Amino acid sequence: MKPDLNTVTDKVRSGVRISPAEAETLWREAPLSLLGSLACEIKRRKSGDAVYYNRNFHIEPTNICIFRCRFCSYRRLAGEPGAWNYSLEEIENLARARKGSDVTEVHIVGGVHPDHDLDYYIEMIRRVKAILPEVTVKAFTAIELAYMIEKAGIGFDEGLRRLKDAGMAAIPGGGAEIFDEELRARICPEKGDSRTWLALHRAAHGIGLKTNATMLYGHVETVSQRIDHLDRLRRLQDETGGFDAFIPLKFRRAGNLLGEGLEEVPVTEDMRTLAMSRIYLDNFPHIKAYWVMYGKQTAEMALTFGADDIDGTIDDTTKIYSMAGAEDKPRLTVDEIETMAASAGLRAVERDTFYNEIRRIPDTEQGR
Ligand code: V47
Repeated sequence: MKPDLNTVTDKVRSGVRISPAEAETLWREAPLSLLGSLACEIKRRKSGDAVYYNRNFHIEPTNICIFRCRFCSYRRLAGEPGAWNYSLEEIENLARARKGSDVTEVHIVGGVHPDHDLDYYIEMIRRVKAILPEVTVKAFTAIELAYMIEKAGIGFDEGLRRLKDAGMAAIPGGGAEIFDEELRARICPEKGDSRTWLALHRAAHGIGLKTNATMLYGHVETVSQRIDHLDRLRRLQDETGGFDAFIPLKFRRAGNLLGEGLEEVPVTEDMRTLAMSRIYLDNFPHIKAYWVMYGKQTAEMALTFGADDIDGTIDDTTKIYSMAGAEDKPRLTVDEIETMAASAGLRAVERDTFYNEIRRIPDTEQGR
């Protein structure tokens, strides 16, 4: 029998976990305002009136990649116009440019370059840490990690341990896309499969590394494939408790093959997806509305649909989304973040990578 909307709503209100079939009813039948209010209730229970952000920057070492994912606007072949592959010295310069600033995290992700190996990435992390010892390195998608570790001929545990020893302290959520094997074969046939993504994160959690998870939605996937994706994450989180945040990533269509003939989904679908993520992933502490991908206005709206994090200041250091049609030169000031949070009736809280609150002494008091 098909689950009834009122029964499912009551379950969510009383904090009872819902099944995939119940999630499908909620996703398809609930008015948007109901989803928003359920997601907000849960968000308030978990993080009160906080909207988390951090002061971060990205390093994208290369966009040369062995894989040809159909949704990617970023990937180039070596020698193609627009391709880059920074040397370790250039990466050091990018880190050096942040010395003395107030950033607390560097997010390092890029293409899967055929010439690089585990030792190269270990050296990259060491050099960045030598320049910015107090900055947390959150680095490499599960796809990049699986590639470099498998190439080294060792197991995930050992490879991750070596990277951790070099200074990698957390892992971002990229590369998850959609776990459904059939769909994955259509949108990114060559890259690491779902089992590999989940196994890599399980191994990371096993050695005490916190990680994030993402889902690429709004292309050719169905609602049940989205729920299946959330369900596989919820099960892994039950097992390990190692995920910090879930980040639904809206498919942006510019400059990629998958976008040809497809419209981007409307903002209402973004809000449903955020709210459903918050409701279904009852064991995830944080849901992130990645402002770079949504744009600032939609990210602000996301704060009333269950998100409690909007990522960071970025300072024009990532190209993955601008190359797919999002804002060029993305950057957000702390003032802007505070205004966004206030307009949602919430309070901006600066966090470190692990969601510990950072309290800064105001300049006026420091001068005394
Ligand atoms: O895995 C690529 C996605 C991801 C497109 O963990 C696209 O804190 C939409 O994972 N339209 C990389 N999305 C980015 C990522 C991320 C971002 C911010 C924070 C964190 C975190 C992780 O970007 C890829 C892929 O799913 N992506 N192309 C596109 N055209």
